[in-house]
Amino acid sequence: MNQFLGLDLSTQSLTAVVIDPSDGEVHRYSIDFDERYPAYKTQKGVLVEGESKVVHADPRMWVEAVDDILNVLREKRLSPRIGCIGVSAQQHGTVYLNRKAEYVLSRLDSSQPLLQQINNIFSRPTSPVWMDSSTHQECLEITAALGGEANVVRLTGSRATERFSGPQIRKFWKEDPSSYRKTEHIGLISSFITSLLIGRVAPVDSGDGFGTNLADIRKGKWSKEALIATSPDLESRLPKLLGKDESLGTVAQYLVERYGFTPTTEVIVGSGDNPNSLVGLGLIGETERRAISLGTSDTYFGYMRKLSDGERSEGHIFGTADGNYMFLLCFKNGSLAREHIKNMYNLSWNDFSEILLTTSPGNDGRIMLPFFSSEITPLVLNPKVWRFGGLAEEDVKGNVRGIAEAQIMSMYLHSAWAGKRPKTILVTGGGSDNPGLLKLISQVFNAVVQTFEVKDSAALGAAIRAAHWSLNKKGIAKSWNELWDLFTKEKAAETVSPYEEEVQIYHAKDGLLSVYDSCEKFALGFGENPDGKLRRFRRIFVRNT
Ligand code: XUL
Repeated sequence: MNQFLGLDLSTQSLTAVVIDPSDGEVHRYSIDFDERYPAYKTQKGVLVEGESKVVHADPRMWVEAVDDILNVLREKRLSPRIGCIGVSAQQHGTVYLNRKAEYVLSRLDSSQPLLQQINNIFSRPTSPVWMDSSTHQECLEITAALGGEANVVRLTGSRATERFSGPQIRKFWKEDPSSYRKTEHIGLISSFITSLLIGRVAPVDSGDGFGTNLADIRKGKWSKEALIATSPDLESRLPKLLGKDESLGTVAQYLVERYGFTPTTEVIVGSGDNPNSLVGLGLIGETERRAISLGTSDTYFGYMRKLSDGERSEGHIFGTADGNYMFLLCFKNGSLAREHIKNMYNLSWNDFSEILLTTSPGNDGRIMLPFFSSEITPLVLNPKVWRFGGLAEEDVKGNVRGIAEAQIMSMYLHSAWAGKRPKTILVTGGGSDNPGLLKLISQVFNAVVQTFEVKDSAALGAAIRAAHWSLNKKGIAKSWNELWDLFTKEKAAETVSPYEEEVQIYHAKDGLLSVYDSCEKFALGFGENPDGKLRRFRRIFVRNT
């Protein structure tokens, strides 16, 4: 009972991280959705309808994965040792349950697989996930109903955002009002997974709950106006919203009988993967260091003590484990776009990194805008890949550098509203293995970059939240810092520092950041042709021109 479990249901996999604060031991298990559940026909964990902007996943696949991973914990004899569980999940996605759900969840039979029993509790067969960008019309309607974009940002922490739960729920209600009526409960993915563990419909925390356009982030409550602007009788369908970490009670009897958990094992409120990563990276209460996660999406985020009232149309505010706030920017053309380029030129990740380490910062004034699919930041609904400064499609090195520079420069430019620039950036997610990307981040952000031994910062964060809550409740007070000392070990070998000369290529007055900004504005239709700026950059920064 002195170990703690974090479960993270991400876009492509379900990961379990078990930590033991008495000796610092960590166990990790993961299930890849495409590989393990081919019957669901997912690609990279999701179902994409042709060229459309609709991206869903089948919640039944997630249920199978939960059953399978809990069985692994039983086989490894870890489940009886777990004192408390924390859940993490990809954010914004919604799961739609009918009136049978509460009854079925409360009477799960441990002799039957989970899925078989809950197959009939869904009122919508698939769940829209964070990659869905099909609700632009609903976003416009919600914005109008709430009195304009500035009001929506002030109230909910984000402009009405295509992938967020509110616009997605509105679209469901408009397209299928009869199924909406039959929906008794709409969970976020994190609250749905938590519901499976406690055997009843679970609340959601402000980390995930604020990523919906439905909450008043100052009051920490569902906002009546936002609910009215979204769909009829919504409040009774939503999970209870909790401001910070809290126990939801003990695991369902089903978990005890089927997977060998102890009846006193507690479950805390679930959260989104990004608010959990904030904990996993040791950033609660810390405003000097910021984080980049290079996962399926790329995200840039950090802790905030106070909300700023500055106007902005990009980025989001979510709640944190300790009841404060974090900012976040999300970039959809992240690792999948890098992988696209890697595969297009038959490269390995090693080759990709090597190219970044051996080519010149600034890419000789060649720029790519890698909108392979619709983009979240900046908002691009119709995908198109742009190449500027004579970047030819067959130029392997130019395209590798082009995509990576674009991703990191975009992150830098679009996060200008998020407070003081950091001196240190912590990098997590699959891409944090890539030395070329780490070096580029340090150059573009002019910051020291660090990575970690445990890559699964979201699952780790969920486990640390469970440990923090449970140990403090038992009076064995462990501070966040004590837990981070044990589990958030920086990999000294992968600390990268920026070189002034290289930083200047991006940051100087006519440097690449300003050129990239012009290219992006031009591509989005509100800026002049960037050719003059590109030529000037080459004259100043590129030898032999
Ligand atoms: C954050 C976002 C993604 C998902 C998937 O706003 O949409 O990062 O949480 O990881």
